[in-house]
Amino acid sequence: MLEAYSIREVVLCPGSRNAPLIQTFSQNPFFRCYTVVDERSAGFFALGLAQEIQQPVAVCCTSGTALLNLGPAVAEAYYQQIPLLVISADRPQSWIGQMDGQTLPQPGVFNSLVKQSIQLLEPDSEEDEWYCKRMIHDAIFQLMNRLPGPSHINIPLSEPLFDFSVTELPKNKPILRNPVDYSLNNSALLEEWNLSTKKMILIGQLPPFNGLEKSLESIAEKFDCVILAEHTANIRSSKVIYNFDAIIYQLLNEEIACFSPDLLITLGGHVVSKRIKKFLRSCKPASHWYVSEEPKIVDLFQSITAQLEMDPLSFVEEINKKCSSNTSKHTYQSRWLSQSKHVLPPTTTVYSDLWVMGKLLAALPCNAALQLGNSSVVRNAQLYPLDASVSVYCNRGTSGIEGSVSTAVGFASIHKGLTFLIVGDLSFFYDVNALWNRHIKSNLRILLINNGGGEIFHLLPGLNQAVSLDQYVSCRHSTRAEKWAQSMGFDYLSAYKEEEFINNLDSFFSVEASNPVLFEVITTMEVNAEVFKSYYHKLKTI
Ligand SMILES: Cc1ncc(C[n+]2csc(CCOP(=O)(O)OP(=O)(O)O)c2C)c(N)n1
Repeated sequence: MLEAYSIREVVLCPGSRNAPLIQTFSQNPFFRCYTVVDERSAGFFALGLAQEIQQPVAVCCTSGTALLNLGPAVAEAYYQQIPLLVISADRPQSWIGQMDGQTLPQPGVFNSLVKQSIQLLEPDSEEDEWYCKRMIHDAIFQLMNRLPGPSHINIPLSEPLFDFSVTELPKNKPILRNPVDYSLNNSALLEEWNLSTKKMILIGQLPPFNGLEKSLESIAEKFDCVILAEHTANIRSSKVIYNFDAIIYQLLNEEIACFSPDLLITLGGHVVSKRIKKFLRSCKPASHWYVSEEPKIVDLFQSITAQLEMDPLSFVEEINKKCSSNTSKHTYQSRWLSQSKHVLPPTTTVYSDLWVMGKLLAALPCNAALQLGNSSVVRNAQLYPLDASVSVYCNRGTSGIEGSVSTAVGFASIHKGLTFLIVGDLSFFYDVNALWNRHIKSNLRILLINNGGGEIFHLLPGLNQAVSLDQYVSCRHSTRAEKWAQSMGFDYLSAYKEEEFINNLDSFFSVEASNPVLFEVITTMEVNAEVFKSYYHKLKTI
């Protein structure tokens, strides 16, 4: 059935209960199989594959805790809208909770974090077989229904498990679907658009190549509308404002009312900036339209007035089609744009996390795929401009630090060009098992910013004064990645100061490298915090 739905990528985790499934997948030339032993890593590896191909990817594991280890990736897939299909093998229902080995209640184990969860039967009749197929159709269907997301198929398998005598599987056909027609036909909403004088579109995380740029540019030209997006939205245009977090930081109290929108429209997934959330919650727009294929009320700014059941692309196309441009002077837009020009990226010359980020992003080759770790990395990256050809990925669905490396490894394994991962040290060492993976290719480049702990906690006012900070919150350490990286076949580079960083860049960017490269950049937490503070201090004084 996976073949019928063209789900080709299957990540296999070892086990005996799922050995019949492993045997089937691996012996069918249609499937491209990957092996990852650690299920937590396997889940994120599969997520990385799905990010690249923008199609469903399956991950298959054995029974018991193996399945629970897929939990973090399932949660991330749910909130990042990634079609991850979990296939778990199980003992027959009658043996669950009977002190038989490697069992726990698997059906429905991911609760509300999957779009569909099904429990198969061991089919004894044609009707049972019809039932199983119908359930699988539904699980696969939900992967891409409206918003993409994960599904779970739990398969009870009785012994004997290892009779591999069936040589050919029955053929199946997919159930066809008619694409949804998302049009904007509520005249009250169109009128609201026309009457609003301060329109703002805020775009959260979206996959690259989402096709929105042209329509957004046309909206910015035709209407007095401000468009805000972070790098993770993968929309690059001179009409879009990226440094809105810093702009808001800089605003004087008396300016806030002129910058706040009266009509706010949100598209896409999660937004990183806490400041924009605070800003929009404190000066609530009169109207907030939340655009999403899933008709669900998501009221991030406590001001929702409309849920538009449509995808982001249809929305921007429909606005262009249905609303005619007014003759207004674009006052609101030019206010934001001129402020944006005044807020420059950090220009520090001090060797620090920020300096490294600025240098690396400026030097990234065209069309690079960029995976960002959570914590300071994704925030610092946002402070710098990025070439329009760079695609950006980050696990912002639930902002966990446990799968950034595995996701990048999975992504790079199927991506044609160079894949860069910029990651902090706690995130890296947490997921270091990701390096123990036979699918790593020479196109992977990891920039590990090792500042000796969780830097982000040193930047949070209040927490940065706590006595528990160093030992228990930021978990200071002096671990280095060198030996780990080398033992996994990586070329290893390191830098403790500016010249070393600059001198290593050519090797880091070289497409000729025959091994993957890990570049460990060692910075000092106190210096980083100072540079960070002085950037924000300067913003207030411009
Ligand atoms: C799975 C998980 N556990 C804990 C956290 C809380 N957390 C957020 S940021 C962070 C520290 C990350 O440190 P590092 O990767 O070194 O990045 P830095 O802050 O130094 O840039 C932690 C532990 C989390 N986001 N995810």
